[in-house]
Amino acid sequence: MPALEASSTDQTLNAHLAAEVSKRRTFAIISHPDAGKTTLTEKLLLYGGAVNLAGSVTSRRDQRATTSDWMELEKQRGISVSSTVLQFEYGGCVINLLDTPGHKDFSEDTYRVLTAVDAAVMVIDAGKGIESQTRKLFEVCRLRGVPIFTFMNKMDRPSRPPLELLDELESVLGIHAMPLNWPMGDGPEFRGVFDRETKQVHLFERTSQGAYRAPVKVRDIEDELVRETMDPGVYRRVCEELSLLEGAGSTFDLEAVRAGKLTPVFFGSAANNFGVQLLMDRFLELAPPPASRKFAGGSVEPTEKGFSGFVFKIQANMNPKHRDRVAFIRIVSGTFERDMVVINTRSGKRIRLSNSQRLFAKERETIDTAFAGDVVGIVGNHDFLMGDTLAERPDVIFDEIPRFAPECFAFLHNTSSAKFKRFREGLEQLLKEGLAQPFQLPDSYQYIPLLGAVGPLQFEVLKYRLETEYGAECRVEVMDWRIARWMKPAQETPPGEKPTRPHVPSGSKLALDADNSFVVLLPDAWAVKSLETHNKDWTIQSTPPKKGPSQ
Ligand SMILES: Nc1nc2c(ncn2[C@@H]2O[C@H](COP(=O)(O)OP(=O)(O)OP(=O)(O)O)[C@@H](O)[C@H]2O)c(=O)[nH]1
Ligand SMILES: [Mg+2]
Repeated sequence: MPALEASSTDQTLNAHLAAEVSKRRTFAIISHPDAGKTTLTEKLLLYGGAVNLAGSVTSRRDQRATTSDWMELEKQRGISVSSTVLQFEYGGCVINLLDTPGHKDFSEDTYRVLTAVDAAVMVIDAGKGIESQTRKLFEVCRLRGVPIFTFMNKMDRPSRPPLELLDELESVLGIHAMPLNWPMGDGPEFRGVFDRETKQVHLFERTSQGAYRAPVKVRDIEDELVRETMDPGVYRRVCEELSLLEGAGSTFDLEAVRAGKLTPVFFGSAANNFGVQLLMDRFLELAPPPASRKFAGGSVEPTEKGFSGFVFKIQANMNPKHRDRVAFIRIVSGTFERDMVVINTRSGKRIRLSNSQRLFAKERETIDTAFAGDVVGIVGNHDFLMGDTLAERPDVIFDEIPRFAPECFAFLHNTSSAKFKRFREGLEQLLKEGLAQPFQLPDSYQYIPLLGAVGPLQFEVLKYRLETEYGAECRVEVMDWRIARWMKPAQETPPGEKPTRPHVPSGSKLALDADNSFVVLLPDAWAVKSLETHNKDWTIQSTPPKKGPSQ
């Protein structure tokens, strides 16, 4: 009976797809700068068996650097300037882990990554508590309903009292916090963590630079070894804190975690590998697999047969030997197969996805099949733009990628006329990555690019990458404008007629953005007031207008 056979094949395929999706865990590590995201990422790789020897952010010449801070500039500075994708398998799960930069100037990149994940691990420096950038990133997660897991890091340093740290999560971020483990001391007295589920203490030993897994002894809290290892005063305090927690009697609510209303809290030290395994195991158990995603015309289930996904990051020259670009695609539904033909629903063009890669920081290898939750890199000189949807169905357009208003502006002067072509080509490539936004002065006939960025470090990265990746030198002339306002006339200009221009306050400048919309660049709030007063018949917007599907 062929009909019956076909349907049972279908069922097998559906079951296979559902099983693959349920194995996926796609998450970002987020926080204020320097809280230890890259260090924790490296340790998750160590415990996940994806690296044998963990590198360090502050590595000297003879030491190993971390896997995720692979760019030369990141190694030199000891900070992350760009997000990194790492895919590996552990404990029956396929993990897509994204390390993000914490610095405010690179927050566009971090926000884009947050559109591509199903959960986030929020790292907090336990000595400092919640810092400004953590608060902003948390807000983005909350708006998107992304479940958040908290890792209180750097317990090997003098820390704030753990109960106070929990209170802060509730009072400052307004999220309920549920500690799943508890620190046995802090600073030099930090010995390990108490796992509240098994009611066992994990006593750790420090290893040289935390390059290898920390040896661990698991004991009852009453055990002689625990008492001997700990300072009696600290031991007493921890026991009191634990009985207080037990007395509070709150129960763990997985639904609340998945709805982003309750954050499970873990304590540890990423640098010393304390508490990393406990975080990883519980996270994989509690974090959700890929869920459905909405678009203007409906929603897509991850287990749907038809493939769909979207571009959330573009990066050129990851491999300096090949001048190519990688478009990072988060798969939303269906089965990805190498060489499949899909529609770029922005342009309506059909594209063969041939050069598909699995990513592990700058390493990559060909991938033939992937499922919802996976991030695959499509390599080549394709013309994908940030946010593009790739799908088998033409009607699916994910509108995920946020657009930002720049807060600093600069002219980029090419300083070697002999290398103008390289300068122009390099800049064009780097702008496609979303490293900065290009503007143009309407009456200028000279080609001196005017760029807008969220913060000045972006210009430094741009200059550095133009020099090292394209051999083009340039000078950055930072301007005094701080605010951008997009201007839309009350009436559309009839075709063929010159558009009327808005009134521009003194010290401000009229520019055009990449979509040819008028933008006024202003120095301060006074100028904005003046702009509003003198342009009553214009619609004034503080963020770039959304792009239409056909642009
Ligand atoms: N003492 C101590 N230091 C740590 C710990 N974890 C990280 N660090 C140090 O903190 C510094 C910052 O760590 P990173 O991992 O680069 O922090 P990050 O959050 O990735 O920073 P950005 O990506 O630049 O935002 C480095 O010097 C780390 O060695 C820890 O558990 N204990
Ligand atoms: Mg980092």
